[in-house]
Amino acid sequence: MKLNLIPTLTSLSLFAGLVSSRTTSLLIDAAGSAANVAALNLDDIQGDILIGMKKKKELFFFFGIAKPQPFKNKLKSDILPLDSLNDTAFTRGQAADNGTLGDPGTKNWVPQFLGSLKSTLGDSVTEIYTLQGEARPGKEEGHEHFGFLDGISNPAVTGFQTPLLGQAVVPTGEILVGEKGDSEIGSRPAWAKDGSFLAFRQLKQLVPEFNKFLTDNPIREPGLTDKNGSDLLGARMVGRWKSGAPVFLSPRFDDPALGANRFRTNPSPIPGCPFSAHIRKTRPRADLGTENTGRHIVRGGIPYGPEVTAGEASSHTTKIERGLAFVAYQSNIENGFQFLQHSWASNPNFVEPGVGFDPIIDFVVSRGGEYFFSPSLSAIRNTLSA
Ligand code: N7H
Repeated sequence: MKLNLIPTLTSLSLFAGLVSSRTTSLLIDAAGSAANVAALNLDDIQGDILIGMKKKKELFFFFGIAKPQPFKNKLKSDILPLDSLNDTAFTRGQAADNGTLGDPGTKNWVPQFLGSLKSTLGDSVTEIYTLQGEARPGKEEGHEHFGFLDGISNPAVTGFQTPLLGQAVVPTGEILVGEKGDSEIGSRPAWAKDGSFLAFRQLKQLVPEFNKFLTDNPIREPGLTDKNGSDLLGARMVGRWKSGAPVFLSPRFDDPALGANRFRTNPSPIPGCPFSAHIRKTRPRADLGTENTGRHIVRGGIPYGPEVTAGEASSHTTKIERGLAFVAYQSNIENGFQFLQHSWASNPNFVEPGVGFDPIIDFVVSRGGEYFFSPSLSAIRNTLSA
């Protein structure tokens, strides 16, 4: 069984070890709409699922269960209790506090202080692979490696969030298994309720090549310099400017104030945005006549790898791997991630004949991935660690 043990809303340090939250629009919104959440047992749902929590660091630790019974015992005795003490700093662990404490990151830390989950699980698991996700530095924080602000548009899950203007509202069961709107609700085992399927992808990004493509192909229009034209091409490929401002609302130049305005930055519909733009391919909005497509995912990815070096920039060639540790939650992978990738982004005839592929794909190399299940805490407590 492939499980994801990412923390709950009330506790922030089980699986990822180095998770540290930062203030994001969706997180604020989630906290601010507490009155709206009575129907869902939020103490039981892993925190990453409903809002795609942003992190500064996230260690993806993939392990195989070598000794099932010791693993279950440790899960129950050492990992689940981390959730019950209700002390945020304790629960998050000190590594997540490194910024607050004035440490210059965790680069000088003794590794054992960082690998707490690994040492807890001991030889009951065997490490298969780890990938260190990390927000980009300085003003690029929150931006993925091509330079675009990420994490703007995630659907509002019914019973959890008050939707922002233009935000898709999806049935709870489109994201959470066993809730109303889950297409397979009738056949789920009871313990799977309030879990979610996690599609993980390691997506390498060819950043110097992407930048060269923009430089070589500026859109030429009166009043635009070559640089403006290159920026416009990038914006049309994504559907947003680097600040997050949608091209539909700001068709020729970036508008950072608009990009920072979470009440205006997610319009629907988006006429004037190319049909093949990434955000229109992956969420066609009014193009299908309804937002109710049953094809929504909650994204919670994070960049990995270093910044582009001077040598890579001047040779326009990727020499060191960097990209996006892509994370998508949904109650049904075939309806969600898989459908978006296969039937929309990679389908040149969606949403109109001949509009072409999602152009972002040309600069992304899949390094593989896996599908996981993020169980509820009660499932871990009562079923999976029994
Ligand atoms: Fe995308 N990018 O920088 O171009 N994505 N994406 N994505 N993506 C989005 O709205 C990006 C990937 C979706 O509701 C933004 O948060 C990159 C896959 C969906 O408007 C940016 C990679 C899939 C949305 C990027 C990548 C999706 C979305 C705008 C790979 C699914 C929301 C910021 C390396 C199969 C659409 C935002 C909406 C937005 C980028 C992958 C899906 C900037 C670099 C594989 C549903």
